[in-house]
Amino acid sequence: MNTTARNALISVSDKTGIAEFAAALAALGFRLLSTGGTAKLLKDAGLPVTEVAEVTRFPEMLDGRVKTLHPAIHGGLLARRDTPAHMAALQAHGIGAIDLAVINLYPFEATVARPGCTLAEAIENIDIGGPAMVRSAAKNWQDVAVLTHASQYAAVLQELRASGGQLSAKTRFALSVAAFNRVAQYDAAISEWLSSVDFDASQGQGESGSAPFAQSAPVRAPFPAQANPVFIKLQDLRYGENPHQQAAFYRDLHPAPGTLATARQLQGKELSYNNIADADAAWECVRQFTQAACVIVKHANPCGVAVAPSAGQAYAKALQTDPTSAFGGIIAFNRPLDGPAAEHAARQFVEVLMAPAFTPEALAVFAAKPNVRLLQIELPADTAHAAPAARALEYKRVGSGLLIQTADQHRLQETDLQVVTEKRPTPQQMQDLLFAWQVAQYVKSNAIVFCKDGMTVGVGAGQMSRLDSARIASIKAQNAGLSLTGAAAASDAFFPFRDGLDVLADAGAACVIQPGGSIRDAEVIAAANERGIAMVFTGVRHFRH
Ligand code: 93A
Repeated sequence: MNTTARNALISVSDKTGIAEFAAALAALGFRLLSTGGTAKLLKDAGLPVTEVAEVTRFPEMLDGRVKTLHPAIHGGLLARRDTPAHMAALQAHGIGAIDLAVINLYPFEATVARPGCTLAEAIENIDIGGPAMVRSAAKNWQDVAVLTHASQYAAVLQELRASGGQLSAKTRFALSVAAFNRVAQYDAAISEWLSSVDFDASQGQGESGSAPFAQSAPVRAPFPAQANPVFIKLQDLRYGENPHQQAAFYRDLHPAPGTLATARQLQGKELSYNNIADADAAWECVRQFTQAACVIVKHANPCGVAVAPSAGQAYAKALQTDPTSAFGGIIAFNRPLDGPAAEHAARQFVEVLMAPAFTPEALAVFAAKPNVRLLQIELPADTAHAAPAARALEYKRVGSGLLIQTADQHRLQETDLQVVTEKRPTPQQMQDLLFAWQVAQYVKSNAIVFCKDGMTVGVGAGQMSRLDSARIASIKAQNAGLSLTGAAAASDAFFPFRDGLDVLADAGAACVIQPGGSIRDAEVIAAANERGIAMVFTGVRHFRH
């Protein structure tokens, strides 16, 4: 840093700690240069300050939109001290070099986070001059130090004091990186928020006489206006799906509450790519239930799901479905995990265990198993039986393209169902059908799920033929020593022929839930009637690939 011309430019919206910091800079010999509001605060604190307007010989204008956008400022920030022509240009135009810039931006993020923020308010809080100065200073980090957050003041001051007003190149470079990060984050927040604005609805805002509307937040536009994602890297992963693949875990800029990206890892080994993918499948499945539920996932598919009066009972039932597959699985609960349930679950080999909370007793149980990854995800009451989150989008890379869709968060109501057979399901069967349907939504297609008394008794997943999924589901029930007699069966998509339904009937199913909509529905309904089965149509299918 140049020691002969020591000018510090200060322009901050968040004025936390700025008077103290500026006073310390002045004491170190810096001349203070500042914008209107900041200059006033510093003057009121008794500090000698030159206003930017005096330097630019332009008043701040357009309601402050143009304050620092001037060669007298940007020349001072961008001139290279080791380039004679640059310094000569400063001299020729009477511009002073700026050595230190303290800038934080108009509070765009906080403004749009306020309920009822209008488009006009958001726009006025887009800082133009601030980021421009931050970029100028950060680009010229060899000669200029740039601070963009109050949390940096203390350390910078310490270094300045220790070295007679100098900052090391390493510090200036680190500050420059932090500054570019801040600007990137700021622009990402602007881009994401503006992308979500429904233009037509926003036009009603701010008109006189439209007060109630003007107070409402801009209406979120329908898909695909939200397809402009901003992600933040949470962590690098050791590897991807396989050890020769590289991977990292990112989260949305604003993650929805109750989702995996908000998890806190309480203990255990580092999460792997496959852990995270499976944990998400388990969590999305379990958090839909209003009753206490447990979901055990293996290779992205539920291999045991149950609802019960308590988390512990739900686990005991879920484990019965397929204890062999549950080995090394991922277990998710939608209720706090207590000591006894933890003790039971700790008896099996588990990779990841997730719950909205853990009692001290449960934590004590797993303290003895330090490798088990415990994830706590707070589950606000209103995310149970989660309604579609407006921003929940799914992305799938295909070749050099990208497929985007809204997540499948359809929630079926009993009133949506159409009974298509002579037999109607009994109330208990209806409960099991709805439960089987909820599980089938989270099983890879083709999915066949047998359920009885609030638990899965056979899951057939991911087969190319629906018939094979049905056969596998019944074989798995047999292997686990579970009876399918009287079970409810769910099929994630319609039966193209009657043969699939026959496999379910042969296995012992008493009732079936499926979307309907096949050109051979009549044939399938006739088969159900012939086999004495009650069948309901949902009108919705749940492919999951
Ligand atoms: O309106 S701006 O985009 N135009 C500018 O020229 C400008 N210069 C600084 N915003 C500008 N700023 C911002 O003003 C700074 O980033 C800072 O957030 C704020 C400080 O204003 P004041 O000192 O008047 O409180």
